Amino acid sequence: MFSNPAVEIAPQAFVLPKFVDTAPLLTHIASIAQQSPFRHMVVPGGLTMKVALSNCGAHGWASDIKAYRYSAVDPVNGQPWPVMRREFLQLAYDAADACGFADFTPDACLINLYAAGAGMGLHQDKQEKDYTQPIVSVSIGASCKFIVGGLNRSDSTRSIALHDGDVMVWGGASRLLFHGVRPLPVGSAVRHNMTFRKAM
Ligand code: MD6
Ligand code: FE
Repeated sequence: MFSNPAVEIAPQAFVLPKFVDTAPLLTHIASIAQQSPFRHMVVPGGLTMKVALSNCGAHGWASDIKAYRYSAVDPVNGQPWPVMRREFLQLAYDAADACGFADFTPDACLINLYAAGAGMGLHQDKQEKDYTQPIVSVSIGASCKFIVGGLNRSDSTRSIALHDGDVMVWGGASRLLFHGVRPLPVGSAVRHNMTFRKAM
């Protein structure tokens, strides 16, 4: 691991192919889910997300009918989110560093769970305070087609295959690009994704 060169998919957005062994990550995710279970959140507008999610770290991404926000407590159990493990932080630092972001200080890790048929619609990540900090994203399990658009929702899109162990570093000029995930095909195994952010 740590050997494949970064592929720049957009200005300052990179894929690090097969950057990490995901087996230990899945073990840690299982223990996070015992404390803060995966849940399907409702988004403003009233739809329920197809993706189930949890978090670890000082701040967790949460949504309800009113708004998206970062919260220091898990709204399901009223407790702080599970701590961000040292191994997770190290992975996020290493990936960011490999792509030229030497001062990444994540305080949030959003964990998505996709079953067959689940995808994530085109969105921008804008709830974070400091857009000079990148997002580091880890793909685990089933491969997916990741959609990359432009700075406007109506811009044309292309799709990029992401596989188990691939890490994406998404920053600088590309930090606010629209992006999403195509629904996993029927019969697909599950996919997890971790996104490390500096939320506050
Ligand atoms: C996913 N990823 O791969 C969803 N956001 O399941 C994201 O929404 C994402 O991968 C910002 C930066 C990188 C990402
Ligand atoms: Fe995103």
